[in-house]
Amino acid sequence: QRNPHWWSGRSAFVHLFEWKWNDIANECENFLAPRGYAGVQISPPNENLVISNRPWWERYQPVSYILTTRSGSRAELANMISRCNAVGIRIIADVVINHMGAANGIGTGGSTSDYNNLNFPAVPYSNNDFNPNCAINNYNDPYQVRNCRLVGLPDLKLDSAWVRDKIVNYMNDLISLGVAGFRVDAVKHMWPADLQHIFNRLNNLNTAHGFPANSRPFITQEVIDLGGEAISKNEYTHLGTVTEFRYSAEIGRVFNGRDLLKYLYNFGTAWGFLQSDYALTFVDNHDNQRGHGAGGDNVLTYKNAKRYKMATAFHLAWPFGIPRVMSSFAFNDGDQGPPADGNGNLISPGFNADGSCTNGWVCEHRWRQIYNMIGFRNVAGTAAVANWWENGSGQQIAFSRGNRAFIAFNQDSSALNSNIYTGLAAGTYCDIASGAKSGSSCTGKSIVVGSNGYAQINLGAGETEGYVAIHVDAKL
Ligand code: AAO
Repeated sequence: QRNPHWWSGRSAFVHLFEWKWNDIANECENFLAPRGYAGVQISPPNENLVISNRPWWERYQPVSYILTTRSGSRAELANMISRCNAVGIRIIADVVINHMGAANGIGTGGSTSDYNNLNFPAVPYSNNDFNPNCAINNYNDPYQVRNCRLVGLPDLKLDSAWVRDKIVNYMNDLISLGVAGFRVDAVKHMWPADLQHIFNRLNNLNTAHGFPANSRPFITQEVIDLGGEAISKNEYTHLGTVTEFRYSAEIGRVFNGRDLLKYLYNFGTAWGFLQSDYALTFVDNHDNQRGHGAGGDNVLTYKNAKRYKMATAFHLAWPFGIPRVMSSFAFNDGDQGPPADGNGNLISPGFNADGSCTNGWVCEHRWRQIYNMIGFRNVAGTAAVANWWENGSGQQIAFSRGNRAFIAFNQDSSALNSNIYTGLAAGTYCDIASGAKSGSSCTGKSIVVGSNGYAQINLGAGETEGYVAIHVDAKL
């Protein structure tokens, strides 16, 4: 359950955090497919508790498995999944199955959340479907982490047949609608054996959506493991991929300038990461970009744009893991919800002439320096890293992907002005960080590779972009 079922030639997906289903459908057709994205992680599609001021995190408090949320209705969800699959964009659903909502109230579908009595009639769950009330305050006690309440959220008894049936039915419902797989929330807080039981009962993917017969759903499990706790990410790798939070923390540390770029030459298992095909990698996620979860002040976000673009360029250029790009809404405080009107209805992104988003949506995935690197990764394909180059200070690096693509970074206080072996055929190439190829010219910088494979690379310390990148499809 580690195969994400990407269409061939595609290699990275995007988390369209809090987007509406109709907007995602349009984005698949108008932007993601043409730019070579492989998939979308969507916000939890099931009914959640309505919380005053509508914080983003209300979606992590389920009330039922009815598919009605601020992102849209069941019909809109189904339509979006069909439209995205039709253009080769796979949908990964975020599923919250560890717990239910932590307050009395009403859900986004109008169902009741009777938290005081642990009664969620729209599932239905009642008191005996939950573990006894206790708090998680010691992450070194695996029993507590798995059987007590994460931040007060009522903890479902995943060893009960009734609860398992409800969760399996919910996930199979999404499979019937055409999802390719799941990002499973709070996996550290569930026993591997319980998850194994649930995952084994999932149906094969829906062949009507273009999945080959007998395809198993992709699984990526949210386990925060920076080391030093009782529960390890390795306890879950037999079930699917696992979110590699160390990747996020380390790439952020390096591109914050707290370590030398030259050490990235073996960025991977040598850094304590899971092996490549087990690791879901990211620069930031919806939690750690706003101080929730783990990673601390090393985490780079859109707020530090130059460094963020450099880290993302490395993430996408480097052949390790299953990469996920974050696409955010702008925020000042960590609880703030997505752009919404006075009635709490989500506001769609609008688009500027240059393709960037309006209405409070950051849309990192529409930044040229990021989507062009999606193209770079796809063009590089399976070509290995070659021609590693570094300067004396260790803050300027370059490498190629076989003879298909080449990238150079400068994190120094002085300019990079060097003649570097690119591995590419002679010719003039367009730098895809500062621009793109347009007909027979480049809209940004151009880089000339000589007949000996070398190119003069110039990248000032104060330039807007901290990297230059070229590939065979950007050759004039
Ligand atoms: C909200 C309110 C709470 C309230 C609760 C119930 O904020 O005040 O008590 O409702 O009324 C999201 C939000 C929560 C929100 C929740 C429900 O983030 O603030 O609570 O929705 O609405 C742990 C889990 C991990 C979880 C992460 C946030 O292990 O699974 O906390 N992430 C997922 C989702 C997330 C969601 C939920 C789970 C719940 O992605 O969006 O919550 O569905 C250690 C542990 C980690 C632990 C962190 C944080 O990390 O290792 O497992 O994550 O602590 O508690 C260093 C260490 C690192 C450590 C970190 C802690 O970096 O190296 O290991 O410090 O700072």
